[in-house]
Amino acid sequence: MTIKTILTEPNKILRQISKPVENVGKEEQVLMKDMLETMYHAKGIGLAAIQVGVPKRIIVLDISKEENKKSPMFFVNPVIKNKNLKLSTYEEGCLSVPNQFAEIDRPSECIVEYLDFNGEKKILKTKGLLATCIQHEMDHLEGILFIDYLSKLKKSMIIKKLSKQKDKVDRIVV
Ligand code: GNR
Ligand code: NI
Repeated sequence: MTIKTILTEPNKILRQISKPVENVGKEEQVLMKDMLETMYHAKGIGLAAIQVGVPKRIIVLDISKEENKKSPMFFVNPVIKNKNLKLSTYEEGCLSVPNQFAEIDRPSECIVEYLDFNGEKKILKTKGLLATCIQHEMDHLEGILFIDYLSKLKKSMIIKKLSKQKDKVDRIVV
């Protein structure tokens, strides 16, 4: 398994729309395992393939709290079938928007149809953090980041901060 580099904003690749997977084969399974390892390493609870530069509609999640009770979930070609009209608010973060957090409203429950790790069709009813996280990850598949829901001012302040941070890192590396 391989820990991959997580792309961070600003990066145009993160704005790509990911393509449906035609067949869940060996290549996709290796990618899912690498994504999971990358996510655990970065201490995240979810990761979309585009965050490691692969524009495929693949998501991995693990919202379990305890380190010794890992429960990874894999979603290929996920589709939201039903969204609750009721919204809930969570303080969201994103591995592609490091160290920035904001409260975001999203439907509190949703039903997701997807293919699992073995390519089998599944339907899952989600609520709470799982529902929020799935929707956050599905936004990545459309090139959307949580900062896109903030005011123009807040969003531009965050992007400016991240750009400066990147420049600094580049200067040290070069
Ligand atoms: O690690 C993550 N935590 C998180 C917290 C609240 C709402 C969404 C998330 S997802 C995020 C990992 C990530 O960036 N996934 O794309
Ligand atoms: Ni994210």
